[in-house]
Amino acid sequence: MIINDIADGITRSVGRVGDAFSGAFFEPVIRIGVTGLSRAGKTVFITSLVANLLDRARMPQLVAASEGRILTAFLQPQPDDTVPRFDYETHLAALTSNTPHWPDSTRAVSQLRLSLRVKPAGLLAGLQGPRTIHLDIVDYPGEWLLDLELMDLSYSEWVEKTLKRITDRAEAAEYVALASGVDATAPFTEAEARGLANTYSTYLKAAREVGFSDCTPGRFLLPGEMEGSPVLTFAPLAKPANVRRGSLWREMERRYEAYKAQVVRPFFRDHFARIDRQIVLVDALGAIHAGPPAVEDLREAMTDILAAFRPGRNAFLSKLFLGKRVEKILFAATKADHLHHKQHPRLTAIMEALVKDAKSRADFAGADTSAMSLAALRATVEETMDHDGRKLDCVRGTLLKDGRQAAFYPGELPEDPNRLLSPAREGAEAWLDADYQVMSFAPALLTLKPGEGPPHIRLDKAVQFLIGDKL
Ligand SMILES: Nc1nc2c(ncn2[C@@H]2O[C@H](COP(=O)(O)OP(=O)(O)O)[C@@H](O)[C@H]2O)c(=O)[nH]1
Ligand SMILES: [Mg+2]
Repeated sequence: MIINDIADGITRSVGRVGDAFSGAFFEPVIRIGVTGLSRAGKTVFITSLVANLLDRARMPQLVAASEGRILTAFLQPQPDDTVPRFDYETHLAALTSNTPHWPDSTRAVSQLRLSLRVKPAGLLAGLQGPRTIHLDIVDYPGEWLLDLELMDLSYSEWVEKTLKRITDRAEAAEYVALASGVDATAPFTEAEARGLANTYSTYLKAAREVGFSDCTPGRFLLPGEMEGSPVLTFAPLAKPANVRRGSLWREMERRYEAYKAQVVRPFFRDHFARIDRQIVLVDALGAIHAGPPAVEDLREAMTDILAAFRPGRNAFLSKLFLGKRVEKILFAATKADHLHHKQHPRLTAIMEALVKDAKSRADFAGADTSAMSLAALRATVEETMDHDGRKLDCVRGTLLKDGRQAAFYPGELPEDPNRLLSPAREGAEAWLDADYQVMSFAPALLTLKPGEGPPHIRLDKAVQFLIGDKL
């Protein structure tokens, strides 16, 4: 354990020397982390981001672009040999085809390098020629950040926390029944472990489906190539009074520790600790549509996720970061095109309130943070309709389910976010004074003029916040 920690530290500091070198004398590399829970909109965001950086006509709020200082932008081969490349071309083809559709969901880390030739601004403009700045965009599941808490929890502590959380959830009934009928002191068998792990994974997936976000181990939801391996074949079992060697409980404990050492730790070391700028995408509207329990759960999950950005709080992370920090963090409510723009400030306020808890406890170790609402790919147009003598601000788009065009009034978000967050926190089952419509739009058919990327809402503002100071 200790040897491992030291080794981590060394890798990290050597890495930083290299980065600092390239930063000061060479071509700077900015690693931008894009995360969020599954379906938050990461794939669509990165695809539209890259397309709009390659063709910048729709990026007026990115200052370097509007000043004409970005001379060219081009995709480069992936610098990290072992990380899959973000499949930009396939995703863009899905969004921009004659029958536009949303890209397939991804289930692991992927990365892409986009390089910009930029003319310096201000005083340096006359002295220096254009520089090349590399943007390494890293897509990783927010679920994996939830595993950070495992690093500080023993197996029996994690079990206690988890069982307490899930006992009352309908989705967990089958697992809870199965686990309580198991003799954890009996000799370990792979079949029994697998049965428990499968049932527990089924619970996690069902919990995610109905909107719960506090689902650990995170890799069970998105196992990728590790599916079925022993590190992913364990489940929470209450600790019996006597645990013997070779018992089911002991082996579960061993696998849990292996999961931490071989799955969680490498992710944080190789990917997370190297990020300079971070955007956290949140499908706040989706949770609001799903109801108060989903909103409360999202708030809790955000608090857990954001713990990862406060390395001081976690001994394991502090060692990994060695004083380095994420410099900027943007919290973005996605799919804002489901709402008329008049409601965007309210969505942003809800986004701010969702992360406030986590923020007030610590200051993200000095990182510059901001919240906004955006749509990476705008699938709707706005329309104001008369309804019983009232003007309703609607959005119109192509319905995902049958391809029809329809205008939607999504319901009015409250001005005060606490009108949503308080009932959620108090355990309300449904919204009392409002009804929020669930909507699913297909991407709109696009006709792009030369130089134009796909339409979006505030993508340019997001990029300006994230990297504007470096261009
Ligand atoms: N209307 C709209 N829908 C979006 C937008 N971004 C994502 N979505 C929807 O959210 C789904 C999940 O997005 P995706 O990028 O695959 O999420 P990921 O799992 O975080 O990578 C998509 O299939 C779309 O249905 C957006 O900007 N506007
Ligand atoms: Mg994705």
